[in-house]
Amino acid sequence: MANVVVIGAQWGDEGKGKITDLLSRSADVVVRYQGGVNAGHTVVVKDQTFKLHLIPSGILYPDTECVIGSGTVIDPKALIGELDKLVELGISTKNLFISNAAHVTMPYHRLIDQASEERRGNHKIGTTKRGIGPTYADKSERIGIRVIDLMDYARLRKQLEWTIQYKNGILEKLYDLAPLDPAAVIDEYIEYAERLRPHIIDSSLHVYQAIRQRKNVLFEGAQGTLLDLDHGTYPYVTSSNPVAGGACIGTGIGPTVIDRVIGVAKAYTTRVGEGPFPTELTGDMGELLCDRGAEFGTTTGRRRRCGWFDAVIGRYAVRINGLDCLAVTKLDVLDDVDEIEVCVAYELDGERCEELPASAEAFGRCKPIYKTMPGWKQPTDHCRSLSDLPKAALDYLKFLAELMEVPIAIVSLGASRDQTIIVE
Ligand code: 2SA
Ligand code: MG
Repeated sequence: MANVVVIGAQWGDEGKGKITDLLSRSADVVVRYQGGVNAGHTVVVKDQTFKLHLIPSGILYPDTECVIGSGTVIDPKALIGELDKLVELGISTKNLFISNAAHVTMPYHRLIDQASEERRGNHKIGTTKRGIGPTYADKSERIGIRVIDLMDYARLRKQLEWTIQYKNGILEKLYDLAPLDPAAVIDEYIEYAERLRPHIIDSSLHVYQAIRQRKNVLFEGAQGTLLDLDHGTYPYVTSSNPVAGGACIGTGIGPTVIDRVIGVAKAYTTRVGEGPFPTELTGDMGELLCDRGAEFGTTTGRRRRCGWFDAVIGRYAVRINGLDCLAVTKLDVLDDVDEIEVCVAYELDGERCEELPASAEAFGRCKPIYKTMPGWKQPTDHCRSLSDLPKAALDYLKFLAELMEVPIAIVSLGASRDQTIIVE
């Protein structure tokens, strides 16, 4: 398996959780390199369904090490909640490692995320309101609190006294919110620090040593390419780098150690939050995809917007991430559809447009140019090899691979591990 990066090729929620779970079986180390508790995937353990936001699902394998890298932002309260749940289910958390350089989400980050979304009115991003953007903003502004800062309580006190006073000014003057009590916040975070201390390491060094020992490392992207701060549909993006390149920065490794990049894309498209979405379906077909695909946010429960597969975005994801191959998920959701549309290009101001426009405003004016494919109108969730698939489904996949100029290596036809076709 070597060192593999798995990324979302659309706007997140492509089913990366299932694909990384499959690959985690052969991984010695799984690394999360960006994002925070805005991500979410559902896991089933001993008939119990629960949600993980920060901890990679690799934690369910007793010998797999899970690393939360320096490019992530850590909400300690939420992380401890996940740890408690795992312990309650009898799952060992001794293999969880947290980067000492990751930034910490503080109560003022959550408050500012919520308040600024309200203030933005029509300009809102549709964030998960988990404080992600404000935590990364403080990192850039160089006033962030890092995990390492939580380790020295005397220094932490001083640092937080100043920072909370500074943030209280913003909360009160800008947002009309009540100030935070510095002493209470400091005590709360010292308690979190005590609990997290055994897991905290120099994660860049740890991953480097694993690579030197020829262990298999899986880098797990959260969200998706189009939500990337630099390469997504700005400003309707998250504040981190979900693209494959983010794995290097958010882990602290060099690009030469990565052997393979796998993109995960749904057989259709979804997006949660605001922002342009050319192939969005607002009528019955959108409802059908949402219902059949159970398209609700794992973290916020928000209904996801649904639409046809967009190959312009797909090609873009191939380019930006240097994809070697693709995993296509949720093909079975299209089982009942008579005719399936695939967006092959856009029409923008009367001209054919093959690339994603840089401006969100222009992207909002793009009209999809569709190629219609016949549906297969029969269940596929039992298929275990390409030869089990109906011809129309196979043609659909071939067409996607042709459009995106990348081979399809995995096809997923349902949530369970065995509902998967590995293309030989
Ligand atoms: P944020 O909170 O600052 O990261 O929000 C900025 C934009 O990024 C989108 N975003 C996501 N999109 C899809 N899935 C995500 N994770 C959760 C899930 C989302 C949920 O697995 O379903 O439960 O709602 C995720 N996280 C962030 C967000 O919608 C904004 O468009
Ligand atoms: Mg998700």
